[in-house]
Parts: sequence; C-alpha cells; structure tokens
Amino acid sequence: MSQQHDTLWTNVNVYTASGAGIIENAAIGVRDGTIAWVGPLPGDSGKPIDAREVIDGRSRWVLPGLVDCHTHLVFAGQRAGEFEARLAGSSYEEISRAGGGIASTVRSTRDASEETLFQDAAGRLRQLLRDGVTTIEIKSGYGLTIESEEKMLKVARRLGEAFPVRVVTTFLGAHTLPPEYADDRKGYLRLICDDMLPALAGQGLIDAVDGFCERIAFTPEEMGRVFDVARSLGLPVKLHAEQLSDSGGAALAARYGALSADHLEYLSEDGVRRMAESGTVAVLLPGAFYTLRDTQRPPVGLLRKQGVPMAVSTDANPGSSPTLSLRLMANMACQLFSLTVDEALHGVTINAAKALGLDAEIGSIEIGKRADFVLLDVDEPAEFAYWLGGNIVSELVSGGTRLDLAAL
Ligand code: DI6
Ligand code: FE
Repeated sequence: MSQQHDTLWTNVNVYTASGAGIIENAAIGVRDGTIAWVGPLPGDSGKPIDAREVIDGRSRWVLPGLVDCHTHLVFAGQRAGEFEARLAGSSYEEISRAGGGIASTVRSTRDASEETLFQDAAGRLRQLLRDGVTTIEIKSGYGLTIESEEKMLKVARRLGEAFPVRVVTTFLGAHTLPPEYADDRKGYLRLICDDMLPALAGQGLIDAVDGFCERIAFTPEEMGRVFDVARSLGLPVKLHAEQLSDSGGAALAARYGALSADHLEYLSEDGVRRMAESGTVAVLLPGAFYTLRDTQRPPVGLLRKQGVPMAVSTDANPGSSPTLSLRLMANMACQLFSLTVDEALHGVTINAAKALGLDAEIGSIEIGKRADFVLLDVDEPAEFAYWLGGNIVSELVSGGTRLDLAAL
C-alpha cells in the first residue's frame, strides 16, 4: 500500500472470481486503470490510506466487470414475426429452411447503412452495460458479402471507441449460405477463405474466427477449411457447435485448439473429453435454449466432471436469443441448466474472459488486472443470479473510470 492510488474504494465486499474467493470488508485500489490493491481495508491493518480519491463503497458487493463472450449485437431489424410463427408451431429449422431465420436478418443488414447499424447496436449496448458488462464480443455474420461483413465489423470497432467497453470482434462469414450461393457451397467457401478472411484480417477487423457447424449451415469438413485459413492468418477460432444436433463440431473445434465451443446442447461424451484435452471453454447460451423451447440440455454434469470451464453468455441476436441482459442469462443458466451460483458468476466473468483468450487481463478482481468492476446493491452475491430483471447495479467502473450509468 505504499504506492499512490488514483482511487481507493473502501468498505466493499469483493467477489474476486479468483482463487482468493470472497473478501469481505475490503478495499480496492486502482492505479493507471489497473487494480493495484485488493484486500483488507488498509486503515485496518495500520497502513496509511494513500490515494488521490477515496470512495466509500457503503458495504456493497463488487463483482468483476461482466464479460459477454458471445453476441450478434450488430444487426438490422427484428424477427418478432418468427417468434409468433414458433408460437403457432413452426420450428427454428423450418423457418430457416423456408428462407427466414438468419437469411432474413442478412437481407435487412445488407440494406442498412453503417450509421443505422451503429445507432441500433449502440442502443442495445447501452442496455447490456447497465447490467455491468465491461467487455463484449461482437460477431459479424449477417452480411455474408465482403462489403457488408466489413460494414458490420467496422460498426463493432466503432462501438468500442464510442463506449467505455472493450469490444472483441469475431468474423462469422460461415454463418449460413447466402442466397446468391444457394447452389454453390464451394464457391461461397472459396469467397470466405480466399477473399473475405485475408482482406478483413488485413484491415485489423478480426480478432477471432467463428462458424455455425450444423446441418442447416456448415459441416465440420467445411469449417475445417475455414479454420485452416484462420490458423494461417494467426487468428484463434471458436465454433457454434452441437446446437440443434450432434454434428461433431466440438471435436473439430478441439482439434484446432479453439478458444470455445458454444451452445453444446447435443454435445456427446466424446466431445466433452476432447474439449477437456484442448482446454476449450464451453459457452452455454440459455437464452437460445429458452427461446427455441429446446428440451435437450447441455451435458453440464459431464463438463463439470471433466473440468471443462463453463462460460455463460447472451448470444444476443434477433432470432434465437433476443435478450439484452447477461444477468438474466446467469439466472437461466442456474434455473434451466442447473449451474451453481458460483458457476454462473464465474461463467459471466473469468471463464467468459478465458473464452476470449483474455483471462490474463480481465475477468477477476486481482492485482495487475484491468480495473473493471461493478458494485451491486445486494446483501449477498447469489442475488446476482436470483433476481429476474430489475436493476441492481449501483456503480460501474471500466478501466478504473467510474461511469455515469444514467448518462450511458
Ligand atoms: N446460432 C445462434 O443461436 C445464432 N446464430 C447461430 O449460428 C442465431 C442467429 C439468428 O437466428 O439470427
Ligand atoms: Fe450465436
């Protein structure tokens, strides 16, 4: 505590999401946007409080800034009509095969200007931030031409500049076959591999590469080709795997050392084992499970047994997961997938950071990590996953800066 802090938060209870567990009656010191101290209140141990600004946390609970590691936040339009069609008995796959689904959002996103896309996504981002999100992953995948994928990724980057949030971009050109390539799968894969990936990576627009491995999208063999190009460009990979059927996506992802495999409702025991071996994070997306009225749960018991880290994310998108609350997803992960509260809390913090390859920098409250944290108006951390909706955030700190929530 000898060094000067820019800010010292006193009188807080800290859920560190690290090996240190919970530290009650603690203080958090911030210096140059980084956590410089977390532990017992310095005054209590007889050491001087040496900070430019001291803020009384009034016994609030502090969580690491939330990490939403799987979103499709940039898109135009909405698909409430499909919601009604599903209520009337249609399935997600049927709607997709009839030209709706992802293809419908592709049409509106292609037609939208960059400015419209930015404004629409900004409105959604504000709502996610109010839950305490300080890092968000945003995928492309509703453009499927080089120009419109570029437009989406540029909007994602702009969001990171305009808001006090870290944005990680993912290229999802292999989301679905665009209509103009309906009879030419090979041609579209060539476009992804030979043109889109090298050009967009060359512009610095891609942090990772994703795909939808499913019978209504791409096969493991096709995704393997895309991953080969990602590898040659030095980009990490991840995969939408086993969402609607056991397609062998998780095993493919593991073979490429993927950061994460996501959805996983139909994941097999063999898939779990391979993910454990490769250190691939299982990203659970209860919003999609709930919206599609799925009944097949991801094999949480096996993932737990094999020590596969589990993250929880919104999958925010207009089709299968129209949600803007990561906290609600933590609730659903507990309620629908039987995660413990600690698993859910780690799922939206440190394990989500790991799913982005950023766990050395963010995701827990530890000395040396970026000072991203959220103060909650609760009596105990379990309340984070307990309340359905409402607002429990009282303060949000991003990179050491105290944000004005009302002004977001
Ligand atoms: N799986 C999903 O849950 C989202 N993408 C994907 O591959 C849904 C995208 C959509 O329906 O618009
Ligand atoms: Fe998704």
